[in-house]
Amino acid sequence: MLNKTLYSVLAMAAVMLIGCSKQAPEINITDNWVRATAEGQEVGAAYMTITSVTDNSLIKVESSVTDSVEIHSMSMENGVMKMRMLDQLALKANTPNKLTPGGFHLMLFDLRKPLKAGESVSFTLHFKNQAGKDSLATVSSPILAEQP
Ligand SMILES: [Cu+2]
Repeated sequence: MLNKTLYSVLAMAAVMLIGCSKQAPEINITDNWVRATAEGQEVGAAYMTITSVTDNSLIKVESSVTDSVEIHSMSMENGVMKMRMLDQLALKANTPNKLTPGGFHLMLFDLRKPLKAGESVSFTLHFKNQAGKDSLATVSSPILAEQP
């Protein structure tokens, strides 16, 4: 009985180690947060600062709250704020690439339920560098009512 418990603990530890090894050590994510949404609101936005050791590109994002995440840019054009979907977001090496309100952001569509302040959203970010090397980073972002 004890052996069986020990075995499952070890198996779990092994799974966690494998999980961790997928995390790209060359990518660091900070200042990550998601804006809380109102009841009935099906679209949300997520922000973070991504720093990569090498030139890299963010090519895909998955989240725990929706299957539909897009990378958006936002800019002022003739006095009007415009959002545009990007196929990928180029990341310059050793530079904090900021996704902030009014700039680049992750758009979360078809939310299954409102994003409540105090809860969190987990993300898996997929990267591809210029050598074609894929890497992943996972992050858990707090849901906040206001920009921190
Ligand atoms: Cu957007």
